[in-house]
Amino acid sequence: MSSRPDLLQTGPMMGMIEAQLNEHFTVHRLDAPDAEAMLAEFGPRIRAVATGVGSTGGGARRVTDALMARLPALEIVANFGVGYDSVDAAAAGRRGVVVTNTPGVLDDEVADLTIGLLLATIRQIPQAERHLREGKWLAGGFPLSATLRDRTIGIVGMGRIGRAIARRLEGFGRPIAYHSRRPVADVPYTHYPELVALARDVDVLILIVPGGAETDRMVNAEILAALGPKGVLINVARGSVVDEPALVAALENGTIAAAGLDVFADEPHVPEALVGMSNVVLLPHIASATHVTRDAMGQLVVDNLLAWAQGRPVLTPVPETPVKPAG
Ligand code: NAP
Ligand code: 8YV
Repeated sequence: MSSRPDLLQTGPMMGMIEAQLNEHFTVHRLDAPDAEAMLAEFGPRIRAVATGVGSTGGGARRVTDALMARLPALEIVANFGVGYDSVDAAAAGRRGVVVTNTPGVLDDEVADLTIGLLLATIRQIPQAERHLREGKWLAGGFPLSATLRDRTIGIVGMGRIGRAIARRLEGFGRPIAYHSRRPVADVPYTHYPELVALARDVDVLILIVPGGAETDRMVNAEILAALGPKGVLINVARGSVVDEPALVAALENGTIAAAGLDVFADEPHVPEALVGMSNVVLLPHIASATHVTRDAMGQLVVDNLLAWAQGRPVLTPVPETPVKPAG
C-alpha cells in the first residue's frame, strides 16, 4: 500500500483490530471528544469506516445516511458482525459505498450458544444453580422442570446460523420446522410461509433472522399467543425482532412459559421487569463472544478493508451495496 487511507472508527474495537487499522490507515475516532471538529476537518477525505455495535465491537454509533453525507469520499464501511442493521446499507448502496460484514466465521459459535441457552431455559439451569449457591438445597431439592423431550422446535430464519442450529438440534431427536420468506431447497425441515402458523404448531420458537425494518417486532402479541402457554421463546437474533413490552406481558400473564434472550431492544439496557422474572434466562449478547470467534470476525473486518485498500475485491460485501475496489 503506497499511502494510508483516512479511516473513521466509530467506537472502541478489539485490540487486534485497532492495531492493524493503525498500521495500515490514518485513523480518526468518532468517539473522541472533538468528533465534530474532526469531522469538519477530515470528513471530506475519509474513505473508509470501521464500525460495529457492542462493547467489543465499535461502540453504539450507527452509520446513518446523515453520517455518510458528511463523508463525501467514502467508499467502504466494514462492519464487525454478520448483522449490519446498525449500518444504513440501502443508503450506502445509493451512494455507491460498499458495506462488508462478517458472515460464516461465527455460525458454529452462535449455534452452540443457542443450544446452551435453549437447554438452560427449558431445564432452568441458571435457576437451579442459584438454588444451590443460595444454600436452598439443604432445605429441599430444586423443583422439576419442563423438558425438550415432548417438543416441536420452530426456527425463524434458516440462513447460515439457522441451519447450524437445526443441524445440532437433529441430534436431539425432536421435530424441526422453520419460517423464512422463501423455502430453503436443501433442508429436510417443514417450511412455514406464515410465522403465525409456525408459532401455533411448535412449542419452541428460536429467532435467528436479521434485524432492521423488515423484521421489526415480527414476534408480537399475536405470535406469542399462538406459541401458547407451554411455549418457549429463544432470541439470538436482534432485540428489535421482538415486541419487548408484549413479551414482558406474555411472560407475566403465562401467555408463554419462558424465554431465553441474548439480545434486547435497547442494549445494554434490559427491562427491569425481565430482570425480576424467574422464567427467563438473560445473556448480555454473547452468542459469538469467544476469543477464537471474535478474533476471526475481527480479522475479517481488517481483511475486507485491506482488500479494498489494495484494489482487490472485498471478501464479504452485503447484497445491498456494490463491490468496489479502491481506485
Ligand atoms: P443469513 O444467512 O442471511 O440468514 C437470514 C435468514 O433469515 C434467512 O433464512 C432469511 O430467509 C431469513 N429472513 C430474512 N428476512 C426475513 C423476514 N423478513 N422474514 C422471515 N425471514 C427472514 O444470516 P445469518 O448469518 O444466519 O445471521 C442471522 C442474524 O443473526 C444476523 O443478521 C444477526 O442479526 C443475528 N446474529 C446474532 C448474533 C448474536 O450475537 N446474538 C450473532 C450472529 C448473528 P429469507 O430471505 O428467505 O426470508
Ligand atoms: C456480535 C452479532 O455480538 O454478528 C452479529 O451480528 O450480533 C454478534 O456476533 C456483535 O456484532 C458484536 O458487536
